[in-house]
Amino acid sequence: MRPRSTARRALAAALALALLAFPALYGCAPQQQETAREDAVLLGFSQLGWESAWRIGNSLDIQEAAERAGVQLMFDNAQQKQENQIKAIRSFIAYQVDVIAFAPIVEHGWDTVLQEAKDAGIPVLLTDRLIVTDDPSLYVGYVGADFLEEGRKAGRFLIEKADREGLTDLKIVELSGTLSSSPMQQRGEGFRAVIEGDERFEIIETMSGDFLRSKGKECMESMLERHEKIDVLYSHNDAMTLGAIEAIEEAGLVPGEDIIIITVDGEQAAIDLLQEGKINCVVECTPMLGDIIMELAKKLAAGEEIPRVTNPEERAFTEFDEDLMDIPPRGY
Ligand code: GZL
Ligand code: ZN
Repeated sequence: MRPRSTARRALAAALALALLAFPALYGCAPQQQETAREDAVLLGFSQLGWESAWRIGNSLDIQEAAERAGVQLMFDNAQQKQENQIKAIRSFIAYQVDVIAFAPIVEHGWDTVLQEAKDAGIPVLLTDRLIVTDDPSLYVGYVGADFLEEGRKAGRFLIEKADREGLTDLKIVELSGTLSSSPMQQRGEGFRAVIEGDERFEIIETMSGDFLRSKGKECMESMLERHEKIDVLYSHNDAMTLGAIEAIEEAGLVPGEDIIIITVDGEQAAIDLLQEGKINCVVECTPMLGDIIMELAKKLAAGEEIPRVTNPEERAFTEFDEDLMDIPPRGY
């Protein structure tokens, strides 16, 4: 544990409380920050924004997990701007937190600020998304999904659907996530790796909906206008899918039937639509990373080793599942 002056700790606690005052912005009840014990680990967390129910669930889970773990959390929401994440990381360095964790909104542009954290002797944990860097020592580990595998699951479902129903000549449109974010890159790559070479499938267009419901709807509207035949939508997150389904229904088409819909995240809203038959496959990407983040942060604060990669267990829910109607509440 790093020695911190009591004045600095008081300042850090005040900042933590101030930062926690912001949760009202994204709708979760302000957490009564436990008065942190003297020896509590001080974790600086930079959250990338609040673009989807997935992200809001992720933020809430992290805050509740910190409470459970007795970790003093300095939580900052960057509201979709990389420069705000960089500022937050710099403030964590100034307060000499024990550990820094963050969900990098995009893959590039982190080397300078992470070098500053390294020079300050503060370990950095990546959560939820990855970075691309020439210096792997700039972070000690990653906890989050295997996005390539999520893309493969989406591709495997489409093959199963085509096999079961004897479908051919399927025209696919893709709604991709935030450009140059790791989930966008790898969900696209994993999907393509599985369907590649199978001439039943053709991806006729990809548009980025930036993981946003509103942009998902706009992109789907324009793709429906441009293509007279769309058989499949592969969407990188449920928020965009919800928007796309609005566009599909406004175009007089039946989602889940006229257009096969494959989506990623596993938000309750998507599971509800899967059970209604408007979505055909929901690939799970769990936002509930809080407990493992706190466990790893405590290890790092104690100077212990942690795994380089920690992936949570994730599954896919499809229209072919026997247990389709008794999926437990998703919590996000
Ligand atoms: C995935 C996460 C993505 C979700 C989206 O781990 O980074 O960001 O799939 C969210 O809902 O916007
Ligand atoms: Zn890149």
